[in-house]
Amino acid sequence: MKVGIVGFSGAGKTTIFNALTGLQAEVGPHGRRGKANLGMITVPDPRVEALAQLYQPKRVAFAKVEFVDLIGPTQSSSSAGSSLGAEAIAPMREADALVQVVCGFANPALADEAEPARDLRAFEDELILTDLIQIEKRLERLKKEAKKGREPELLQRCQVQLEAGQPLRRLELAGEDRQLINGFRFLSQKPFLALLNSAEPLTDEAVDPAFVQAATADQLAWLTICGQEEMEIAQLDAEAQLEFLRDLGLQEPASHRFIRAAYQLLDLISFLTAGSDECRAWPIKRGTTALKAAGKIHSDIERGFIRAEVVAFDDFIALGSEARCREAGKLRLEGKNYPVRDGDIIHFRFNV
Ligand SMILES: Nc1nc2c(ncn2[C@@H]2O[C@H](COP(=O)(O)OP(=O)(O)OP(=O)(O)O)[C@@H](O)[C@H]2O)c(=O)[nH]1
Ligand SMILES: [Mg+2]
Repeated sequence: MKVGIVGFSGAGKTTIFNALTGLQAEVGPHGRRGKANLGMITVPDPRVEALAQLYQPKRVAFAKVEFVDLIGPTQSSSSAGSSLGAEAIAPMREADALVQVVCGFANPALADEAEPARDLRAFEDELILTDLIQIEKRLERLKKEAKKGREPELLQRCQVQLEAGQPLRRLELAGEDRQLINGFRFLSQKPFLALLNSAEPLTDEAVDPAFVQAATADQLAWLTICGQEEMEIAQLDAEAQLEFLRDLGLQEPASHRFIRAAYQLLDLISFLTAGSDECRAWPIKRGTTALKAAGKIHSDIERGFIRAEVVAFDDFIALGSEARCREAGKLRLEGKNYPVRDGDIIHFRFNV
């Protein structure tokens, strides 16, 4: 599962990437010399920390998500109405979700003043235009081959949606149709989050109302963080980070909130395993069955699956031990088809 960090050049993508990873990728125009930056990012999870407090395990492991800081087009090329280049499109297609970093600070390297609502809409238009071109090409080909049936019908529906300036994300599709469309990996169909990179830390109420309105009109989830400050925090050592946050009266850096939002955007949830060896969060797609979740740990556990012993995290913390959960009837035995829930602490019984 991969999140693409996208947006116009100079919006602060690499700065945000550094804030998330604690790495020091080169910022500034063409800092990355045409290369995308890649990083595995730990998903902060206080539940894992709480379990580790109780079990004092040898190892603690968090879920991880891959982020890729992509190459963005310049705003001027977009206002000229040209579409995204192939080198920008290909890596975006590979991403499972997109986060657009929107410039909300005065960047002296950019010709125009920051106007977040405009940039949000302009980038969406780029995605829509790219999909439209792809669909037109495909429809032409189908016509030449005189193909009839589901595919051309569906693509025409998509075309109407895009021509109306609407992303494919918001097109209602039935199960089979959705699968067919998923195969095209259209950009405007990907889960999308708008991240306003502000000059200073802002409360949600202080965010530019035009930006909020634009995001709301497009039914987009949005967040705001100050990329510069978050990057500086991420580059402090652990102790200095804590001190800095304590001085500001904060529990955690704002980037943590953002990582969790990106995790949800991918429709991921975590189940937990706990013991004296290891306390760990495991990322799975929402709706994953107990059997498939077992397979995430080891194929043997999936193959020899007998049952899952499940306690909800909140019950476990309230009662304090597995034994007490058992007594209180909070430890459930679930079979192969049980859809695992976020925060389930699971012990798999298996036999190989
Ligand atoms: N004041 C301020 N400057 C920032 C902030 N975020 C980024 N910058 C600066 O803006 C410039 C561009 O930031 P980058 O992170 O390189 O932008 P980018 O989106 O990766 O740009 P490209 O790689 O060219 O697409 C750099 O000089 C950063 O130091 C911020 O929150 N506040
Ligand atoms: Mg960059």
